[in-house]
Amino acid sequence: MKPIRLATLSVLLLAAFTARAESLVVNGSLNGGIANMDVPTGWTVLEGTPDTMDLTSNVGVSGWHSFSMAPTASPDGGTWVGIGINGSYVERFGQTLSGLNVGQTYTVSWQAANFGINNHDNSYLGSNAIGVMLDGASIGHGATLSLSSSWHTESLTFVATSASQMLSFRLANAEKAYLGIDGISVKLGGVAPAVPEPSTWALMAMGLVAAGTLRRRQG
Ligand SMILES: [Ca+2]
Repeated sequence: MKPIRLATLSVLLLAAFTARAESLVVNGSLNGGIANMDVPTGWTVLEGTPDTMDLTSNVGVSGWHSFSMAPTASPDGGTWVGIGINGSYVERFGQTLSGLNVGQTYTVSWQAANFGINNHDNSYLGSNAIGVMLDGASIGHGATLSLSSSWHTESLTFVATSASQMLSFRLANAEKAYLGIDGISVKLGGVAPAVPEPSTWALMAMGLVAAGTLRRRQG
């Protein structure tokens, strides 16, 4: 095997990893300015008034320390979106996914936290879960989170039924609560493995063997 072919193999392996890691979501980090009643670029408010916030800006009001639990930075970092619910009052936001392959399985993942709102007679202190919708219909939800300073990484899978579908998030039940969501991604395939799949390992092993063979021939 000539060096150029080894280089080509390396590029192909890298491309395989890159393709697997590519998210279909625009601005899944929810990076944006602090905003009371607005969501970051790439996202649309669909119901109610979600907010863009950070550690020092509850409900998107700069300097408002009204969290019920001390907030912590999300694994994604930076700003996140807060969504509340109070009975029939629902806050929901989302974006249209495009380029989906009908019949293919995708994994949507996100980070969630329940710091709540401690605002006297209008506090949001309940337990709730991040609910996920596709074209306005529920496709599942994350774990029910009670008030805590911790972020949780969650995911679920869906099968695309159209090349273009609206992904959105709201709280899953009616209990008065206010949760944060961040680090949203949608990737092709089932639940993303923490380590490369066996087929990928096999390809890498073949590459290493080839490299070793080349080294021996050159030496
Ligand atoms: Ca973020």
